[in-house]
Amino acid sequence: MNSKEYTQIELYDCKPGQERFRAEVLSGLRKSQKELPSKYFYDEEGSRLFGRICTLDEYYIPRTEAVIMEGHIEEMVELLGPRVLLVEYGSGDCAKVRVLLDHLHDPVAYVPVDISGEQLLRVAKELALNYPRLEVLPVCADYTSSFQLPISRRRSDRVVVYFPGSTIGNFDPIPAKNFLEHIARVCGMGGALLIGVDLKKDPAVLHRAYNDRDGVTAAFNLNLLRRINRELDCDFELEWFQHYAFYNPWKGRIEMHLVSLREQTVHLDNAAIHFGKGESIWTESSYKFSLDEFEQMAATAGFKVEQVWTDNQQWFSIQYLVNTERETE
Ligand code: AVJ
Repeated sequence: MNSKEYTQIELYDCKPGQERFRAEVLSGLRKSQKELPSKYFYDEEGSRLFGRICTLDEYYIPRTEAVIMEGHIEEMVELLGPRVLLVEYGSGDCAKVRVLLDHLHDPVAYVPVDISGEQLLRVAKELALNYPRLEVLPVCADYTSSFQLPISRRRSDRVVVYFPGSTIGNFDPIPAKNFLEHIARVCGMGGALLIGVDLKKDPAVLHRAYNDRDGVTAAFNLNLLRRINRELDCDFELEWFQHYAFYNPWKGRIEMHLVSLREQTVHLDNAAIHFGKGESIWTESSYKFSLDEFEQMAATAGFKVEQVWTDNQQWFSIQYLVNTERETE
């Protein structure tokens, strides 16, 4: 085998431990509006269910984003330039990045960052086989807290963070700005961010996307309780909770909740958590942006929007942002 080929895969493991999970679940369920962090959706089963969501007719995001990527890939790789170190946040099954990897000019390394360790290692190995000249450096981490970026063997001309799928929409406005600032520090001066941003549109379209006929989104939402039962030895009765998702136009976001269908008490450690009939756990927000709103938010984090690509219905956008301010961490 050629010495320039990289096939040995090692995982940098910084994923949040069980104690962190337990603490976040407990503090969320103690709030007056109960809530759970959406990042915990993605255990093995949750990642599988999300994969199924991405094949649904109603869930327009993945196919719309793919059409935009494929339609403008040449222009994108020109902007990114040669010898990029590409960091992907929430790499999942690493399907989206392949278009980029296929077209980039001599990319130096690919750093997939994901909270789902099992899947991450599996797909990183597969990618390394498919792209033998690319150094693949997977990091298992909760990217909302800071983690060490691995050092590539070859020097890169530019660090580019790839953050597709509109996952930025999961953050409330202030955390979203903080997160963009964190990305700016990761990519450094001259670095860039290629990001998928879902746009405001007909609420009926949004409603359908999070209330699919087959109930896959409902199963995805409820799986969070199953995971908590299993990993934290808790006693949620899943049949007494119901998926409820709606678009809140005032806040510009989809809200996903799990609504208690009766009065009930759930036990976690020594805590007894009481639910009234109709009371909900807020499990996810998914913000939708206007192009102006997003540009303003990006600017507060030191990013300048250089290019925006959209589909012909203007449902989704991919944006190329350059860091104009911050030094590397
Ligand atoms: C992966 C966060 C972009 O908010 O649309 C899909 C997750 N939740 N269906 C989204 C999700 C319900 C998704 N993101």
